[in-house]
Amino acid sequence: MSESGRYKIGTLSRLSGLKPELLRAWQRRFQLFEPERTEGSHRLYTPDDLRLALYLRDLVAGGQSIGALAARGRAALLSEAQEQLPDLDAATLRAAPPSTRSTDEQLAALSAQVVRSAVELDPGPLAAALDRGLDTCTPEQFLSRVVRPASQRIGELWAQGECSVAGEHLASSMLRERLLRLLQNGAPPAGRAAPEAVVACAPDDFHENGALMTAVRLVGLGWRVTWLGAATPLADLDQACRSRRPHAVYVSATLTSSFAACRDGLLAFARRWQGAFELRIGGGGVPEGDAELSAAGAELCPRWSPPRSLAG
Ligand code: B12
Repeated sequence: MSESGRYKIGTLSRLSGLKPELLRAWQRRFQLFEPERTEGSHRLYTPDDLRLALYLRDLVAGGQSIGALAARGRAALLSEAQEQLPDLDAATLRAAPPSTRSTDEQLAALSAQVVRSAVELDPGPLAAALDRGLDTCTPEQFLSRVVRPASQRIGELWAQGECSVAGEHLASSMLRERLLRLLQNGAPPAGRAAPEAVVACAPDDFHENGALMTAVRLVGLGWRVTWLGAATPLADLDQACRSRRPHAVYVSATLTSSFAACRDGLLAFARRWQGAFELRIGGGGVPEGDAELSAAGAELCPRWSPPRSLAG
């Protein structure tokens, strides 16, 4: 601290436990701080800036999104921070030790918060954890480190009777909403040439989220996706292929029973379209191999697998 009670960015960072780059980004994007400029043009932060940084750090660690917080404006946030931290003495600073959690731990904490909020049927922290994930991680980290582990854990707890059907529905619908948003935001602009994929759930299969993750990964590779959604009849898939003429078709079967029920229909579909596009049939419900489907050009893949061609 300087003698005038002002801090350089390094000191603000050490006292708040927030990295200088993050503090600069919050300043650049949301103008949350009001540093003074020295004659040498260095920024000097005030005790109020430190208060605000400490206050925001704890809210964000608790799962709130910095974007949503910043929308409330510096003045409102600062008056809350002043109430919470009236004296910035050594004891206050000791009680607010810097956050040292790694990215891995933060992602695991977000996933755990999603699961906890589903069990407790509490939509606020559930939404906050998901939005914080979207704000701070890459789409791939969000999918593989937050959405997938949380969904699997919720499935286990549901099977053990520890998460209600309502809790699972709450989490699934909030996840679905975010996945759809990623799909929409990642889409190539209309008019720009891009390889096309059709993505659908198998007939009778209502597990959309795994298929949506696949669609999000495709747009991440620069593909344009026609998303057909849950339980798509094979006749409708046929029609979409006639009108979109896609380069790749992804069909998702999460239930073993839904794959079994449409396996012969999928074989006829694969034979009809053989050579026209890459056909992948995936999800937890597909078997390890199916010689007839493979001979008809379909690839069975329980996990995400990018298209071979035009991977943009
Ligand atoms: C959420 C959920 C639901 C929701 C789905 C909501 C939604 N919008 O998606 C609803 C309420 C609809 C539901 C219903 C049912 N469900 Co359910 N459900 C789940 C749960 C908890 C999460 C599914 C999920 O989103 N997983 C997360 C995604 C990310 O993982 P994923 O699906 O494996 O997908 C990954 C890969 O497989 C791959 N992928 C997926 N599709 C494709 C496609 C291609 C081409 C490729 C390459 C890759 C790929 O990409 C994903 C990311 O890596 C699972 C538990 C679990 N372990 O998954 C049970 C689970 C899938 N459900 C199950 C069951 C039994 C049911 C019901 C029969 C329950 C009932 N008695 O009513 C019904 C069936 C309804 C129907 N006809 O579809 C069982 C399935 C058992 C089985 N093997 O057949 C599970 C495993 C629960 C369990 N532990 O028993 N469910």
